[in-house]
Amino acid sequence: MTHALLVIDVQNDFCPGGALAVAGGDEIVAPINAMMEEFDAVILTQDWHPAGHSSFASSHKGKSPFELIDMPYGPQVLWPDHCVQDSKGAAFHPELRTDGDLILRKGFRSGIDSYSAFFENDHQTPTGLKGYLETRGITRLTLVGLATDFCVHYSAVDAARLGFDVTVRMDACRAIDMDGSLAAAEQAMRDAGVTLA
Ligand code: VGL
Ligand code: ZN
Repeated sequence: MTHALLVIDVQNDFCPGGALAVAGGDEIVAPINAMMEEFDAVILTQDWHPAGHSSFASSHKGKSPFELIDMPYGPQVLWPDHCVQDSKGAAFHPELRTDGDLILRKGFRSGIDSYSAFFENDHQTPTGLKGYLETRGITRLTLVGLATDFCVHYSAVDAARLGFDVTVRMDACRAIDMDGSLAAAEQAMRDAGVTLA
């Protein structure tokens, strides 16, 4: 059984002082670094948007961050500009260990967001992570990172649906928590068969 740690989006823009700061986002860096020792493989994801990305409220006239819009692929929350490719905000937290095996970038197509590390927000376009994990014989995944209710949530649910044995270490995650999104995410993860630890 090969067990990987999947570290979701521990980037400056999701930490205090960042463009889409998650409360306490930086508190999970030291515990995640320590956990890396315990796994057969370590994979990090990086939210990686081109300037003017369609998930940015600034790309939609008259819209504000945290409003919901309809995109061709379904509803989409609009965000402040964040994790713009090559910006300081898109960089990993400076204290995060980045000597893992794979860094997977997502959200790099202008017209579609990608919360999940497996599929873009149309739930169809693959990122390639499934093939990578299968090719390496990885069957168990432990997820940590930011944000619990968005990228961790969607990644965990997709992983479970794809047949991986999935645990989310809630103590090493932090949430945005808008309009009950954390409670809804916890329920959706449990319903998908994800273990919340
Ligand atoms: C995320 C909102 C927008 C996340 C990424 O990493 O959870 N949330 N982009
Ligand atoms: Zn994003």
